[in-house]
Amino acid sequence: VALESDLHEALAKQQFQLHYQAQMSGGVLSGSEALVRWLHPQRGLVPPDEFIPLAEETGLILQLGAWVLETACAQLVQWAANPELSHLSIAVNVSARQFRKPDFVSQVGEILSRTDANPKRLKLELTESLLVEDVDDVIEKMHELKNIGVGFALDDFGTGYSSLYYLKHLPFDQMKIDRSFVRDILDDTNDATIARTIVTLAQSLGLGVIAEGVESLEQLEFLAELHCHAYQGYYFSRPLPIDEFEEYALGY
Ligand code: G
Ligand code: G
Ligand code: MN
Ligand code: NA
Repeated sequence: VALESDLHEALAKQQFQLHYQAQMSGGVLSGSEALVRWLHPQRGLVPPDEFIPLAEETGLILQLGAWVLETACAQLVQWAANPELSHLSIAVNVSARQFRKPDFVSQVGEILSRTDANPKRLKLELTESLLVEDVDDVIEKMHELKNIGVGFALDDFGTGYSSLYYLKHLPFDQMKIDRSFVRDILDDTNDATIARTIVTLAQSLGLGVIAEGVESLEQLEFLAELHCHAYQGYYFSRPLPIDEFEEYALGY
């Protein structure tokens, strides 16, 4: 309960921050995933696994989600002014509850025009949980956002219930191989088979594919042999505060 009441004040008190994790594609840094952090005055850094579910239950995720989008778009605008950073994209995680709001599309459009961010640099990460009901609504919203240039990645692919039928009808740009399949990819032939299947599926649907949770060169090489050419994980970088991420990006 204490955490919950603190959470309500956290936005007003500006206790949230975004960290950025590198995304590599074709051997170069192509962008980042924005991951929210809560710097609690007593508890220190509270990981999202502890407060995102709470924010979803209480509905605070709607305001938090809007703040994340706004902060990411403002960041894109800053990068746009620097030729060394202007190509970088930001992927933002969107909760089902946030995406389901009837005005989600206009909210994103409003944030993009107010901040003047390039929609082509913004990618929204959706999870399979969204694809279980009212898929028509999801398809419609995705198309509206795609029409203004926003991209989509299917997060945690393989851990949920997506039907391959819907996958064909949803305008995703990229699938993310969940890190649970990457972790033991060198030793577990089932995981290796699943990863290979996801890469093949993405290719045949004409989608990009990125592997999450890449921690070692051996995992990277294995994935490259499967023709997965985009990666995210500690092998390259942990999620970093903005200053450190920019330093990382400029050193690239
Ligand atoms: O690295 P990590 O501990 O940051 O993230 C843990 C979980 O929290 C992941 O499932 C991630 O998708 C989720 N998460 C991180 N940032 C956000 C955010 O801004 N919005 C939502 N909805 N989920 C997030
Ligand atoms: O659920 P989602 O994929 O949005 O969240 C990404 C989560 O994965 C974050 O918690 C992030 O910190 C974590 N993560 C990113 N790279 C790695 C990695 O290489 N290893 C592990 N164990 N976790 C990672
Ligand atoms: Mn994600
Ligand atoms: Na994921």
